[in-house]
Amino acid sequence: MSRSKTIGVALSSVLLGAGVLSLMGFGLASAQPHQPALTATPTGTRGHVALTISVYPDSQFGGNRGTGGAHPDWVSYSNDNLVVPANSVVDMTVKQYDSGGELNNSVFGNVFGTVGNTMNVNGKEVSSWDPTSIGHTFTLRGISGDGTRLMVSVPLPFDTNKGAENNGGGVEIAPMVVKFSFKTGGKGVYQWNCEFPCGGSRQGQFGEAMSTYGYMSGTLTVK
Ligand SMILES: [Cu+2]
Repeated sequence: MSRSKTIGVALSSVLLGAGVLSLMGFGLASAQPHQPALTATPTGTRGHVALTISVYPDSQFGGNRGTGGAHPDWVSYSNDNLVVPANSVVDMTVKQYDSGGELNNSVFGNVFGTVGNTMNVNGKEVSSWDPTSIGHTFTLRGISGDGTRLMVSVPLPFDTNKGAENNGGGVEIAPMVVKFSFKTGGKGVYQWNCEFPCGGSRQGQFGEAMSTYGYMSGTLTVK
């Protein structure tokens, strides 16, 4: 085989591989989000909408079903497909039912990108949380078509109301109630995920629920 032909064959197999990969990527993207949309509702305050989600130590916690599916024993957000209007203020409530531990990156113990750079935990306004006592984080980011950047991150404290370990019989126990607001800009699909390594024993706790779409991740569609 001539050198140029060899290069040609090699190049075409790389291109074919890339094509297959991008098709797979397209397939994944089209398959997501896999839950029905949870659409924010008007609060009555002009320009504000409300959105409430939960985080469970497992996707069957309290009889609730997380975004789970194939792995009901994995940690899970209640919803992976959030929808909010453009150019609005989203008043968000996250009910955190899980235990937790120490962040591997203490940066995510800080609140950023919310209105006032604060969050309200069980009625108390704070701008950060002890990085050794975190259950999960809600970390949203992305740039929309019109260049709007969203970067919002909120640590969701270890549930000291308790909690995960008392989950016998599916009885729902008081969560940590975390409230914060953030502003949306232009239309687009933004990604969010958790930055607390909660994904089981694999890959430094970043496997399983952390690396499988829909448990510790989802989209925020601004439209
Ligand atoms: Cu998590």
